[in-house]
Amino acid sequence: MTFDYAPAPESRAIVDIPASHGLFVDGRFRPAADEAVFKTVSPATEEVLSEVANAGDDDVDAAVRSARKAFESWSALPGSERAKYLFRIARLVQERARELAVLESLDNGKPIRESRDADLPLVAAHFFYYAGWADKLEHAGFGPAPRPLGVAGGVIPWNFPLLMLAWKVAPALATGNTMVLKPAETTPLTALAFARICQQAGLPPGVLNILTGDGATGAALVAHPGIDKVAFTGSTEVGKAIARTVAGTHKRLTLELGGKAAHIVFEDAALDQAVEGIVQGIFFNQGHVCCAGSRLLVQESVADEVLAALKARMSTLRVGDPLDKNTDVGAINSAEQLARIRELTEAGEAEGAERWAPECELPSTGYWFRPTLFTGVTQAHRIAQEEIFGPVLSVLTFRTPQEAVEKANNTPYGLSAGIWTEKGSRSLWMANRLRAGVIWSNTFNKFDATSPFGGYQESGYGREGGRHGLGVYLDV
Ligand code: TXE
Repeated sequence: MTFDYAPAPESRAIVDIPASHGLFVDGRFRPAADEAVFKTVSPATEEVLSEVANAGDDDVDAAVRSARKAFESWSALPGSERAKYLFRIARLVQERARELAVLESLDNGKPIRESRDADLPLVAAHFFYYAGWADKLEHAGFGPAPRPLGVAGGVIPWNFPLLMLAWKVAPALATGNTMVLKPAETTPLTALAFARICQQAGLPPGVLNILTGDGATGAALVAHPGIDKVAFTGSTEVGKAIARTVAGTHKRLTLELGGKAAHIVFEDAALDQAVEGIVQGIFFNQGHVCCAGSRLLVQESVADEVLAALKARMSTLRVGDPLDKNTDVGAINSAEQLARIRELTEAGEAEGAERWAPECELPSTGYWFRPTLFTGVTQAHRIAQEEIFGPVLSVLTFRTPQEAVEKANNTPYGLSAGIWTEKGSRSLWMANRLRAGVIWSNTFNKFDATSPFGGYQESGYGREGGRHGLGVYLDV
């Protein structure tokens, strides 16, 4: 199948991207102390979108000092006053949602339909939700007068840039902490737009500082002695390095790391619905989702039927321009991520799994990968064990519920799982045995500001979202 790749200039035109961006420290934008910069590109076109300041150690120090100073007054404000700022921010996000969605899709490569209908509404929802808690912390179940920890350092990835910011900033500020946040180096633009929203909302200087930069900036932030809590979302490898850095210090840590989630499809499931859920579970956001359903465990008796339907559905996915409202699968976020996906899929073939992808023409510039399916996968294959973080599904089969549980649990991770069956009792039986922080039944990738999210095993620890998401920013 061929799809036209036509740019959508009308959408591109609604965002005005400054040619250069400073760091957001103490309520103002300023260049890095050593004036270092890096470029951020659109992964769909390789167009340079902007030049962004690269924060070094001195900038990390300045931002942490600013946050420490701001903590004195921010933590002393009545919760109802902090709530007013957060509600204002939530409303400004809503007002500017269209523009922010386009910016997110340009910088990240995700389809505009997803940034518009999933990312942005969830960002606003998180600020509304945590604003609502700010004056009710006494009633949050953490005992009387829970206290903020101090200055939180947040390091976030590129797959949901603004949403990961919201997951960290909203609960941190609601609980009276201040924060220094480092967005990922390939997707800094919506965080910087968010800094302008904070200015517009009148957020006091230093309550939130945003430092753009790379892994070295993140490492310096995490190691800074003025940080009291670290909240990290990213790779398991970097998560472990951060755990080593904070070990033996007073710092609290939450880690939200990789995953290798399974869809478990039983023969009695509503198969059409399951196929739709599987497609959404792995191809949403190009599979750049920590809880992506990257393995399919299908009961042997319906495996052929499910695979045929899956291939038919995958053949209808439209891959291309993230700004086109008809696009289902956008661009891979970076050349590095594309190389990682290629390496693992080549390993899949070399280990003997069978690869299938629908015919589709990919744009000639940018970073692209076809929705791909592997059958004949064994549990030992790398594509059944390692996080690919791309639009790639590994299919395995099972005969009994017990075998499904064993296979689903047989990875180093434990972030999420999806059970597809019409039997409620079977869903509960499975859910009690699956080692995963989030379990969906007859649906997948459903997120909600009121629900805690987090993993088992090498998927990390601590919970973000919901009432639990407050607890990791409080001393009880
Ligand atoms: O992640 P990194 P990368 C997984 C996914 C992906 C792989 C690599 O499998 O293929 O990780 O992606 C900052 N100290 N996930 O390389 O490096 C970095 O600047 C402190 C799953 O992009 O972990 C960025 O802001 N910070 C995941 C953030 O960490 C450091 C989302 C994430 O980058 C640092 C992303 C250091 N030493 C990738 N090194 C998920 N759980 O959703 C880097 N960073």
